[in-house]
Amino acid sequence: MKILKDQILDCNKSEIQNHKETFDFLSSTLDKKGHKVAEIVAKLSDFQVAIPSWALGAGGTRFGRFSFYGEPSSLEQKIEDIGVIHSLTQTAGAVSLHIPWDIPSDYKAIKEQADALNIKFDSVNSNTFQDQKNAKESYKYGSLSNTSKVVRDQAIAHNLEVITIGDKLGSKSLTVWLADGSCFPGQSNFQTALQNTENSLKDIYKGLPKDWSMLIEYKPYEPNFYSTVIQDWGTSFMLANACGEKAFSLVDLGHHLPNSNIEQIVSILMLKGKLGGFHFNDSKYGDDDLTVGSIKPYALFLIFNELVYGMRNNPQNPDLAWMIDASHNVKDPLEDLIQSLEAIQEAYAKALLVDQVQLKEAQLANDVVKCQEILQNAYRTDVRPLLEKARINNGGVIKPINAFRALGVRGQLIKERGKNTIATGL
Ligand SMILES: [Mn+2]
Repeated sequence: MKILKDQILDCNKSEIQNHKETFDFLSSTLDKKGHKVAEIVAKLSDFQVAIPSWALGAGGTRFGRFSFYGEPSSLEQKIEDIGVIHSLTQTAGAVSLHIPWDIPSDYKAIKEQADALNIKFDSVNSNTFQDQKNAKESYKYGSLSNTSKVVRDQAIAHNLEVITIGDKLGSKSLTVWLADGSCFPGQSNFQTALQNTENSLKDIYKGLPKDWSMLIEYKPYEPNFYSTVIQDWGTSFMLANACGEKAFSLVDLGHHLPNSNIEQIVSILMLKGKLGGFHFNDSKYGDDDLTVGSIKPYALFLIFNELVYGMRNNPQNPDLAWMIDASHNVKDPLEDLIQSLEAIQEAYAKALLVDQVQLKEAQLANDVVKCQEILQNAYRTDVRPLLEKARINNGGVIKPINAFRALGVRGQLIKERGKNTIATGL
């Protein structure tokens, strides 16, 4: 399925008048406050987020899986789905592949397909948290941290293979997330597990092409419920430093204990030039994989405020790999991703409205009330007309969810693929 230009223009017909009115009003209000609206809109147009290849089917939980039908059953169909989202939102110009779930069978063909849809290959993800078919060794008791060298070597070899696959597609980074840890006290020696992990990561690091980076993700718990080897940003930061200048930490919003100050983590990692990538999602309790911005939109704004500050003031930090990492059960996965992209853009736009000069002055004067006012004034602005303008400028639709439904995308996908297709992934 492909969305045609005429369909986009058609969808925009009924929305354009309302958009113009709200945009003109917001634009003149922001103008009077000294904001450069055209620059903000251009930044939003440029901001692209990678869609994970595992989020296009109905997400699974340990208890069940309920399909929305018409799921993509091949990598080609997954790229096609991202193409649909990108046509509408103009924000999903990249895909993050998970290996071995999405190994291309024809590299040239898949690259051509992605190119035609303006989709780049972002970070590639390895998988040593489950056993693959015909695997010699098991990851039941860990992968890169395993007490057995043979198992560690198998996990290292897998990561090197993922790099080779990503390299053929134009990816520039490898994301490593480990499920390694222990479920019961005494099961694992913390020091040995960390040392094994560090040595394994160093072996993978040696295999990185010159212009590649390695992103080390962390998570406090699950699937292990007593200890996790790379449990927090400090451990990830330590390992990234041990590996070298091409290794960075990756922050996944859902991978923190409740009430963690994620914006502070982001800020410090950028100061140290070690924030490499970002996984967006939202959660109430733990790693709930909920739609970005659906539970804690203010926290998301505060995180973006630090990201914007870091992008302006921390040249020592590289450009970030932006990715969504969420997958659940009760929404059409494509509609969910559209909502996520909208929430990300909204938080970014609001952060761009924070007057950092004024904020600094208020901080220096210890004017705590003014500091809060500056942040909250930006947060309370309804920036949606700016997002609409950014989409129009790139050839997208004004209201992506409305368009997705008006165009009958899911119905069309079911017609083309049938009801009983299942996407690879969790
Ligand atoms: Mn993640």
